[in-house]
Amino acid sequence: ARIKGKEKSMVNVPFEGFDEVRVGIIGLGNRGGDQAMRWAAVSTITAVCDIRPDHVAETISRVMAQGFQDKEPVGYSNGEEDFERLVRRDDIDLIYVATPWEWHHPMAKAAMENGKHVAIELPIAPHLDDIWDLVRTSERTGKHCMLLENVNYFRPEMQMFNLAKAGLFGELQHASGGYVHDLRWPYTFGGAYYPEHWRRRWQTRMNAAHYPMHGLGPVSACLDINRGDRFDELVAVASRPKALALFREEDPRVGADHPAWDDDPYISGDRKQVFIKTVNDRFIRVEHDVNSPHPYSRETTLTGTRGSLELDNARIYLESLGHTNHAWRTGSAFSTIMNQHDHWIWPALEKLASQYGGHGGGDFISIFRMVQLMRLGMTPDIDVYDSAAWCSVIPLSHESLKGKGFKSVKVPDFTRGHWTQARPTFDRPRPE
Ligand code: A2G
Repeated sequence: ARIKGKEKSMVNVPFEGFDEVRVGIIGLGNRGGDQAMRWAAVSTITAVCDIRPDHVAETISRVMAQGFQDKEPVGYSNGEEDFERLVRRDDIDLIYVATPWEWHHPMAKAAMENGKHVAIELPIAPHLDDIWDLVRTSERTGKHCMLLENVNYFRPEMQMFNLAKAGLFGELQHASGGYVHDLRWPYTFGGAYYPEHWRRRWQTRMNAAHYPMHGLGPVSACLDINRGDRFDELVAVASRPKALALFREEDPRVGADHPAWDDDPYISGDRKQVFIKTVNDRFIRVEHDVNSPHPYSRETTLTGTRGSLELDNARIYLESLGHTNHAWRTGSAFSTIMNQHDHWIWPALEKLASQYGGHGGGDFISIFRMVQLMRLGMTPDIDVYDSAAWCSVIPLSHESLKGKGFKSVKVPDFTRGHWTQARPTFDRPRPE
């Protein structure tokens, strides 16, 4: 519920400036368990929580084996609500949430209510009222709430950002980005990956672009979304839901007793495209497909008045660099241009990134950066408004897909007017 008069915008609010960042982790599955090692490399983990006691014990021993901290994290695994005891501790500055999607909102909210900043795996929440609630909770408590969008920190994406900021595309006109990843097998058989089959079941709940942020986040940063422009309205289209049911039917490994047969009908179309128009009359095409046989792609592209980039296809064409023959620059010509615009953070952290890894080191970089900004007392690169806008495409695409025909839906202004303000992000120079 909204508490009137107590909310203050989080735009441009810096972190307190911590000597040491103390982290509590909720969710130690495939993702959280791995990420714990990266948090342990740059912060002190004081508490960890999972409903499975063996995951708690294993994470504690892996963290201690890294040898960076003397004191063991305290473990919580006494049922689904035990995270509430973790968030009440007084030796935690930041809580990291890596649980199934339905838990992100209550956990993030509890973290902020108890005076902690929070970093959340994708998405911060899949429903619009919960997204708004996180924005307001962040404002009321004065705590930051961040989508830990790792792809914004991948090397090519940061190079793309630098190219855009250098003006090499001229005025940016449109972009695309999303998530195309054939997850039929991990959805159905990813035992350790999705133990309770929770992720597949979202396909029985809403017809929506459930997970567009990996591609959408990086291009939104290039387009200065919430920093001079913002999402205004969107329209979504979806094909029929076919491929997941067909996989269950035909794959010989799906036995008659597989839990997939307990699923309600799959209602989420195989491919969704969402067109987002911005206030400044630019647009983004968002792709989402996790069911079709299709090699992985985030469909990341940018086009401006002076050139175009297709990041996944590794090709670029910039009149601003004299390309006028209608032919993409590929291979080493492409790499040379990209490398000339390397973001400082990558050469500076290359070795650590390859040591701690995660999607080629990008996961480590995103965690390092979060902790760095907290220690320096700076503002987050991705704040609650970015997180809300990017994730709002989930419920808004769902809304748009109700009924027949094209239905355009307004995107709320989560910043309440502050979107016109420029503010620091990935473009900040290397700190001294
Ligand atoms: O597939 C990839 O690793 C995704 N990350 C991650 O978010 C998750 O969806 C996973 C599912 O198995 C990227 O694509 C960067």
